Amino acid sequence: MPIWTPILKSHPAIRKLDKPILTRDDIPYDATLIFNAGVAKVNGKYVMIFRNDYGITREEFENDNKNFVGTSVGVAISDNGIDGWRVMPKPIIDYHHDEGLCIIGNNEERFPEIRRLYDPRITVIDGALYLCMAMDTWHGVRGCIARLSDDLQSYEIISASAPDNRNMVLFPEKIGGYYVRLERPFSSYERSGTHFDLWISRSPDLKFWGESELLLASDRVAFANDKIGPAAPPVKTEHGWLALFHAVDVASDRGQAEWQKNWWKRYTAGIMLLDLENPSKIIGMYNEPLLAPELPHETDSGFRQNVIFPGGMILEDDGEVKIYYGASDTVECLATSTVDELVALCLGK
Ligand code: BMA
Repeated sequence: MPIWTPILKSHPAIRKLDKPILTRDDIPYDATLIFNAGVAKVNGKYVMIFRNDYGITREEFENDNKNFVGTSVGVAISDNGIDGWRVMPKPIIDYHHDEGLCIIGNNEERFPEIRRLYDPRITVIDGALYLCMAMDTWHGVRGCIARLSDDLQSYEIISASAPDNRNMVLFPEKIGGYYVRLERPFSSYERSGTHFDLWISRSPDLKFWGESELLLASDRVAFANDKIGPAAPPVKTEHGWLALFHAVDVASDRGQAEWQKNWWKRYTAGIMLLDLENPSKIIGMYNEPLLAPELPHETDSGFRQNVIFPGGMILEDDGEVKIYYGASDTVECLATSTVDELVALCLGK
């Protein structure tokens, strides 16, 4: 097993399934890396919207210096949120490098300015599904919010931020009369390196965003020596909004690298509790990682080892919390916990 120092482990409140829940073998079209999915519970079923980087094998990447030919976004549905995922026969978004344009939805509308859309996070607001996605364009990386049709086949892009900003998640309801999102702009001018922070913004209509405030600075996160960013959309509890964030530390000794030989970053996830009425107030935070890469498919294999990237968190009626996360930028995984344990961790109990 590769050694990565310091050693970081998931908290015992996290119970990981020992195998991924969705991999390339489950996909009925060209697929290589299946990861960074958003998941929502809709009418008792679980809807997963996942990223797929496709078009080459590991051998072609390593030996022939080839890169992925496209990124698509696909849909899978399950009755229990754990297994039996039924993958829709075609992706709903596709960017193929040779064609140089993005195809979105079943009407195959083409968007020449968009290079690709990826890392979807789903939020259900008043029964409608919204996706936040990273949007690479020919003029910078933008954070995009789209509304999904009920049949999950078409999109309406509602807003896209100015560059550079690609990681955002929506809260599932208006707070104080406004829609709210967490986001992570790339604030690099006048700052060295990539110490990017977590921000919070509000909107009357999901289109115009403002009242932005710094929520969590990367230097407040002890297990990050690089950037942080939002993870899954926040979940409401009686004690506050449970919010996951991803945290990156750059290794001094990372052992044997996998597919991508020059990969030096480790992605973990932290958790905090935000005030119900004023979510720009952090009322508690666990000071160590909640989730860290440790299983063989998270540390020893895959495209970029030592990456876990949560994109979905679901609170069940019985208090169980399902956390969906991409591992090694290669497969999609599931861990469970309980709301009581997570809230207690944030409040230091
Ligand atoms: C981030 C995003 C994610 C990815 C992660 C690790 O910057 O690109 O899609 O999972 O890097 O590679």
